Amino acid sequence: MARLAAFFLLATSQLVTAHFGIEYPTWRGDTLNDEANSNYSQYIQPCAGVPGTLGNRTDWPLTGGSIKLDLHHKWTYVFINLGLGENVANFNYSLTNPFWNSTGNGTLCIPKLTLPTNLPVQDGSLASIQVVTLGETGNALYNCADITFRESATTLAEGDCQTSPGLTYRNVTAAAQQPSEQSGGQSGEQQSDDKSSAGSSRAVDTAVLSAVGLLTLLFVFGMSV
Ligand SMILES: [Cu+2]
Repeated sequence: MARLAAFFLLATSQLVTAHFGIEYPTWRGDTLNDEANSNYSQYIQPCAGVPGTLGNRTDWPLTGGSIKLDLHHKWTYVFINLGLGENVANFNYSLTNPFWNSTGNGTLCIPKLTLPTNLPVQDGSLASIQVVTLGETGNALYNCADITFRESATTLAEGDCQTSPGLTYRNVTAAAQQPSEQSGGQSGEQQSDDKSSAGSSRAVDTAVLSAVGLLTLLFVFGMSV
């Protein structure tokens, strides 16, 4: 019984730590593995509780740069926002206009994000990128990366910006009007049927709930004996 309980503890704790990471530009802090900072939580908006003063700042092209995400969930809605300034609280520019529906887990690398027109930035402007992922119950996860806009900065080389096979995404509004031009690298075939992915993730959630329920029962049982 104790072994079974330990198994479910392990299984559920890994689910809790799944979430997502920003691989490029370098994120503010490692909110997945930084054990020393127990205050970090991806559930905390706007930036998972990581202060904007840690100095992890990446030079990023003035005309829009690459972003590379490490997605752990089976599917997610992805919002990427931009805030201008040294340590902003207001991420009021959308770079995903308004958001993407991403299916599959692994690396999602976008070679070049499109910036809003007439964005008031110049060489040396400081900014922060906020990535928000959203699941079906509305729970949002947050991470941020700090950048400096640079004339001399470049996008990631093609070899450094590969999307995992089987991971696809599409812009939610663009797809409603026309075939999307967005593609997650080589394997960027478009996902046209959200219902199948939403359905399978619902099955997963039921399994998770069952596991948590069983775990609770095991604890109750263990305590009362
Ligand atoms: Cu997670």
